Amino acid sequence: MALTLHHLGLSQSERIIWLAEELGINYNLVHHKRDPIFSPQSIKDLHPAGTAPVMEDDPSPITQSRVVLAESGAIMDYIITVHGNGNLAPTLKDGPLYTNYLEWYHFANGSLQPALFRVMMARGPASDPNSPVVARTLQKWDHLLSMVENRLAETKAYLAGETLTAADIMTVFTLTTMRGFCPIEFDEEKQANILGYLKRVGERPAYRRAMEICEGKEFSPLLGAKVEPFSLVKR
Ligand SMILES: N[C@@H](CCC(=O)N[C@@H](CS)C(=O)NCC(=O)O)C(=O)O
Repeated sequence: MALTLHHLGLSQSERIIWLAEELGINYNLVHHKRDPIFSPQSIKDLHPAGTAPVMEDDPSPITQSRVVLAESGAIMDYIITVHGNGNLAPTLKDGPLYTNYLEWYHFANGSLQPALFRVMMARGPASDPNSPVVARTLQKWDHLLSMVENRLAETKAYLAGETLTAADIMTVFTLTTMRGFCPIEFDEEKQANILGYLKRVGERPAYRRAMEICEGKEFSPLLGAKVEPFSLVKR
């Protein structure tokens, strides 16, 4: 089999396994363990980025040789185009769904994920929880989260429209697993549509399969309002 997906425990690479499960494509999976929090040498050996996800396609139908890619967005686009018949990625022929898709697909890793990462950094062990920097990062996160909430109030389904697209697969990590690294609770009223969305996602067989493949049977995805921080970041 050509396609190998590399998953680092509790990381953004869950997106790629979820995508592959939604598309119903065949792949080899390699699990990597954090060392102790960051990427192990086995990930660094695959790609100079040293981050997860990483994908190998050997031979790639495009180059007839081995292709190795890092970056969630690049890997998602490659898999959808090369192995997924373009599914889950609306195009011009889909009209307004296409423009909505484009924006939310890029919002996920361009704005939402970095915003929560900044909150996590600002709240680091040496920081003052009352510092204006922490307040500013939280303000920015709240604003972006309200954009997601408002969008889901409009669609009552998924980010681009009525059906799941790769924009959702890019976004859900930040709303779930990432909150285990940076505990943020959702408000049952203010984030009612986000919570409904996460419930919908959690009922998808491909998502459930992917999370079990990535983190094992015992792991419960962080789909609810409350979160318990992962023990590897507990202080
Ligand atoms: N923008 C990159 C970010 C990748 C990234 O930072 N992945 C984290 C896991 S969530 C990682 O590999 N962290 C370990 C490290 O940086 O050593 C992507 O979307 O693939």
